[in-house]
Amino acid sequence: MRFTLFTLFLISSLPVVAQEPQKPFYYPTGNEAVISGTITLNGTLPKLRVIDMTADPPCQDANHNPKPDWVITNQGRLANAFIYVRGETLNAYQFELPDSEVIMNQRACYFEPHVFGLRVGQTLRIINGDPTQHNVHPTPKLNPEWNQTQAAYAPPMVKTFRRAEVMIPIKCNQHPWMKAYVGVMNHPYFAVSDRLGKFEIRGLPAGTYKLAVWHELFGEQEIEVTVVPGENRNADFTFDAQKVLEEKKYLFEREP
Ligand SMILES: [Cu+2]
Repeated sequence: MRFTLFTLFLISSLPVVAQEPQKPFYYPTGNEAVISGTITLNGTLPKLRVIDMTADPPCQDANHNPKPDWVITNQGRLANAFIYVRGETLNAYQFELPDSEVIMNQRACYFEPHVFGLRVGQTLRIINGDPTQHNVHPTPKLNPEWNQTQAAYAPPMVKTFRRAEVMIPIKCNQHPWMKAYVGVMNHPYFAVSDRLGKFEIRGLPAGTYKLAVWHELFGEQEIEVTVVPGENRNADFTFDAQKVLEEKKYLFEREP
């Protein structure tokens, strides 16, 4: 009797774990759609400020006339825009995680890449290839914040993110100019625009979606797109050089 009561007590005191119904995996049919396009900047931006790296000689030695040129443009085309898809069709599924890791390097006192995406649970390997100490400090809203120093040529840090979040800023507390942005996604439909402003999202199931584009200097835009099976869809975006986000104006010699 005593034993039974105790057992009952044990069972009743176990935490109740809410079981989320497992979503089915999406298996490609071979008839998915592609969305591709170009990100353009209308108008010209003022000159970027030179970054003062004198506080850390290895950074200064590695850079002549350092500028945050990774944020910017090539003949009116905008690199480092993060383009991603949102929609109910995607929420109904889970998507296989790639085997690959994503690597973020610290080289010549910049984060490389400056903007990137990865999947919830995918490994992010962070390398310090510089002869100086860095510090990696993401400031998420939905994921846990962390802040970790990485000495010169120290072993890589290996991290994952638990929740989808666009975008998480990453800073280096040693070098205030060092910034990176990561989009953490629960599906594979995202891309970063290249130096020609081009992007491509492949393998998208047919459906109606929001196609969003985020850029560090210009904020976010969104359009609705409907793709049919096998469609090759073009979607271009244009930002206005005059509409730099208030908090980014310090990057320029004079206000845009
Ligand atoms: Cu640093």
